[in-house]
Parts: sequence; structure tokens; C-alpha cells
Amino acid sequence: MSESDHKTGLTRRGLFGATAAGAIATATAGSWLASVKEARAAAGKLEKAPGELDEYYGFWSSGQTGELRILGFPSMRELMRVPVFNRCSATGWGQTNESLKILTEGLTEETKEFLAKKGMKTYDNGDLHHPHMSFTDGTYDGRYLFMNDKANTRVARVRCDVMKCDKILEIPNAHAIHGLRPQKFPRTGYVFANGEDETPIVNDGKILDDPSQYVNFFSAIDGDEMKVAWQVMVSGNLDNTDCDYQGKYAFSTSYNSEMGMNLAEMTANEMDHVVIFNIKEIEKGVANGDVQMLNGIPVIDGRKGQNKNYTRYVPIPNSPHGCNTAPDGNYVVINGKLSPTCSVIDVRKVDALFESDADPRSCIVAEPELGLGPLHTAFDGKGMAYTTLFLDSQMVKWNIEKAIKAYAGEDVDPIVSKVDVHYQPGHNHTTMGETKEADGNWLISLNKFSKDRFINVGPLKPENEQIIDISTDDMKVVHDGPTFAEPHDVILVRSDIVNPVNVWDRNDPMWEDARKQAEADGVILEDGSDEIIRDGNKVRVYMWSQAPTFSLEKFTVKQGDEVTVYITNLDDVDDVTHGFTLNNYGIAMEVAPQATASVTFTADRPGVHWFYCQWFCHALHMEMRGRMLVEPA
Ligand code: CUK
Ligand code: CUA
Repeated sequence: MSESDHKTGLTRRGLFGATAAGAIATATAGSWLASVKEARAAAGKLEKAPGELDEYYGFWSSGQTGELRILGFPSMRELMRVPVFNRCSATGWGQTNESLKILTEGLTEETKEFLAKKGMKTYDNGDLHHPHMSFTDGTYDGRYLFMNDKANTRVARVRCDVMKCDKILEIPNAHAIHGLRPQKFPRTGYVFANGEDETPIVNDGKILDDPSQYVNFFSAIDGDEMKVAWQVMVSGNLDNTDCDYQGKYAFSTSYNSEMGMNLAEMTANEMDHVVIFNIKEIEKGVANGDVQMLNGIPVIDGRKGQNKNYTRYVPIPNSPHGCNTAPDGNYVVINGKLSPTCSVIDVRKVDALFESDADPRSCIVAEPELGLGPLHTAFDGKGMAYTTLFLDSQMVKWNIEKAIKAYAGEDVDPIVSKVDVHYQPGHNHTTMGETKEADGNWLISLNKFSKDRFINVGPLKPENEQIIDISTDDMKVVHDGPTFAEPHDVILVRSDIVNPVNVWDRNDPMWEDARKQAEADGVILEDGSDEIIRDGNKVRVYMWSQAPTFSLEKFTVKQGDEVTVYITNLDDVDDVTHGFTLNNYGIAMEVAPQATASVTFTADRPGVHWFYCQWFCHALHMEMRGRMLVEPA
């Protein structure tokens, strides 16, 4: 931090009453006090009294933690963590048979073999950047959330009725899925996903230093089937993506149009580009067989110079990053990153790029200079855009129409105001801001650094998320919220759109395999009967749980048996979740009301092993335990 930055930091901290020193150091104590009052009054709007509910769901990514997080917004109370690409100790995600099926069935055969050699069934890490809800007719429909895994090239889906992941798909050909957006119109439909890292088309270890053989892939995933519908091979890499409100085009930024293999090469050109994908033309090309099949996926050649109407490349200064469609349906804002500008594409001018040999830049209708390091832009639905400035540690509010007038030569300043954020913001988001129902109530800034904003927890610091009141022209930071690694993105969804159930449906597809196995074994899960089925050295133990007991106080198996424990939670009261933890066997799982969860392990440790319920369910929760006897071989 420079000297003056540091001063600003102190003043800002003083604003929120963090230090008396901050206040004394501020010369204009009178105006400072007024600001404190104002900030406190604004902050009051986001506080929730005990028992009061939030107006919005916030669905947060968690970066390299690999999970999805749900917060109440604007109170910022963390409500739930939904394990997706990570291993979760509390729920057994990554260990239960139900979760392992979801984590493994969408992997390629090659990946399955690779993991098997390491004694693994699936990856246990992920890097989740971009959670987005499914759309119908330009707004959220409350069905699904889709999200990417940059670390291991996957796309996952979370069901909003139960808030559990139900599908994970590895994307063939592509490497490092980064930008991801669901189709807005007519519905999702497609989930568009960018491969960030280029590799040789045939990646068999024979090519390293011949970039001409490297490519990147844009993928359209069928969000209902969770299958890759088609891919487009592109020139340059792909970073972030968004699509229009008309169902015609998708847009992807590329910071490495150079196809450079190191930093100097990747940042060599003054201009990079945005790729525009013509969805109808690509669908026609796929239908007409103008594809090559790569690992079972129809792939369209959309590289520069193929002279077809699949793609257009629009030059953009300089290593563009974020890609955000405005709620009015007319504009897509491309964030310049190394360029201090944002480039505004008018989607109504994109048809001409495909119909004629129009200059690709003719769809650009504004390019305001906003400040240093523009990364992402949010919208209030009232014509204003809010862009994060990573290097300036600021949020800038600007007027889209004025930016267009300025680009056309009029003497107007599109910038409305700027506010300091702490520090180095990446994504930002407004309430309902990526839908046609953007309401302009709140803005959140996801800042990569917190530095001195919180008491010190050692060399690894939390990130800092700040809520900004945008009800007036100037912006007021009204909340600091620390968070662990490393939310990149968030969406803020009106709470009436999301309606999860309280208790599982017994016949939910999540428990289908367990039900089928029980049926084959002649066990009725509903009636609370417990059974132990021996099938060679495979033992299936069926029991039920009802607070505060397991139906089996003990069961016996032999050393070396492959044991599967199925537990049906007969409680149908909301919030009475049980668990099954098997001591010194590394086994634990959640069994929510009316669920039938199962876990398989080899009983290779002889002796008495207690199992217990690890979700506090009853006054006699501690007593909710039983024994597994493993007889020595
Ligand atoms: S990227 Cu993280 S700040 Cu992965 Cu959405 Cu821009
Ligand atoms: Cu059942 Cu704790």
C-alpha cells in the first residue's frame, strides 16, 4: 500500500468506527461523524433482527474449497455449505455410495483409469468459480444451479429442491473449465462453458513447443441431460462467458489471443478478442455433420479464418476478463483488465457481423475509460453499470447511455461516482443483476485481499466481501464480511424464487439404488425392519434411525467382509437429521429425514467398533449409538 492508500484505508476504517485513532487522524471530524451516522443508518437496512428472514438467497462459489455456499442476503448469515467437488466430513460427500455415484459416473474412462491407479475413485479437490441458476425467459427459475470446476475440467449441477449436487460431468477435449453461464432465453437449455487452457488437439505427450497445434474448446452442455451437446474449437484461449437475452449469441473473452505459452507471450498483443458464437448456425452445422468427432463429441471448427458463420472475433484491448450482459438485453460489457476500459457490445449490431463482412469492431458502441484493472461489471436495471477496478481497489458506477454518447463524440462523462473497496475486487454482483428482473437494491464486491480489515489470523488471510448501498448516486460501503478461500463469484436471487423441501421424498432418485438393492434383498425400507443379508463376503446391513435410536444396537461381520450399511431415517420432522459415524474406520455420513443413505467399506479391523449418530438430534443423542463386531478371520 502506498502512503496515501494507507491514509484512505485508515479513514475508511474510521468511518465504520473500527478505531478511535482513525477518527482522530481524520481532519474533518464533523463530516466524518455525519458519514458514520449515514453509514450506520444504511447498514441498519441489512441487519436482520432475531427470527427475521432475508430477502435474497446468495449462492456463493468457494474457489479452491470446491463447495457451493448459501448465505442469506443482505444479512450475510451463512446458511449452508453444499459439497460439490470437495470431500465433506459432515455429510459424507465423496464417501457415501450415493455421492460417489454422482462424483464418478460423469468422468471419462481415461480419467477413471488414471484415478484407479492412484487408488482413487474420484478427484477430491475442485476449483469452483462460477455458480449460476437456470433461466426461463430471461430470469431465474429456481430449478438448478450450475457451476464449473477449473481444477479438474468439470461442470456440476445442484438441485434447488433439495440443495444437493445431482450431476457432475467431466468435459472431454477441453482443459480447465472456467467461464460458465446458462442460456437465458428461451430457457436453460444450454450451459455454456469455456476451456481456459489450450492443449494440442491430440494430447498424447508428443507435442510441447508447437503452439500452432494447440486449441481451446467452447462447450455447450445440455442442462437437462447433463451431456455435452457440442463443442466449438477456437483460436486463442477462453476466459469468461455470457450470452444474450435473445437466444442467438454467446460471448467469450480471450486474454491469450496470442496463443502464448508464457506470461510475456500471453500479454504481447495490445488487442485480444471476444469470440461471438452464433448458436443457430452452430446447431445447423452440427445437424449437417460439419463436425469432427473428438472423444464422442461433435466439434465445430470455429477457428479464425474458417470463413463460416459459426464465430466472429471482435478485437478488444487488452487481455479482457469479465463478460456481463446488461438486463436491458441490448448490451454486453467486456471488462478490459490490462486496459482501463470496458468495451460495450450492442447485441443488435451483431447480426450484421454474420450477414456481411462488416468490421467486427462495428458492434462496439462504447469504450469508456473507467480506471485501472476492470474485471467484472454488475447492473442495477436502471441503466447504470458497476465495474470492479482491481488495481485501483475501487468500484466505479457509470452510465451506459452516456458512455455510448461519449464514444459517438459527445462531451459527456459517463462516470457517476467511485468508492474505495478493501482491497482488490474481482467479481461484483447486484441483486437479480444478471436477469431481466435486476432490481438495483444492493451491490456486493468480492475483494481478494482483506489485509488489515480484521483481527489477524496469520499469514493466510480471509478475503473480504463488502456490501454497497446503491440506492443513491454515491455508493456507500455498509458491510465487511470475511470469507475463507476463495469465492470468485456470487448470485443474489430473490427468495420467493427458491423453494426447497423440508423432508426428502422416499422415492427420490438420490436413493434409487438403495431402494432397488433392498427390493432385491426382500427388505422393506418403510416399515422399519432391519435385516442383515450375507452374499458371499458381501454383507448388507439395513437399519433405520429414529431419534434417539438406531434399529440395530449391534451387528456382526467377519474380518475382510465388504460391508454396506444402509440407513433409512424414519423421522419425518424437519431438521431431525441423523448421522452414522463408525469409530476408527474413517466412515461418516448424514442421513436427513426420510433419506436412505449408504456407505461401503471393508471390515478389516477386528474388534468391537462403536457407531454413533453425529448430527445432534435429541436429548438422548449421545446415547444414539451401537456396536459393530468384526470377528477375526
Ligand atoms: S474469474 Cu475470479 S475474479 Cu474465475 Cu470469475 Cu474474475
Ligand atoms: Cu440421531 Cu443424533
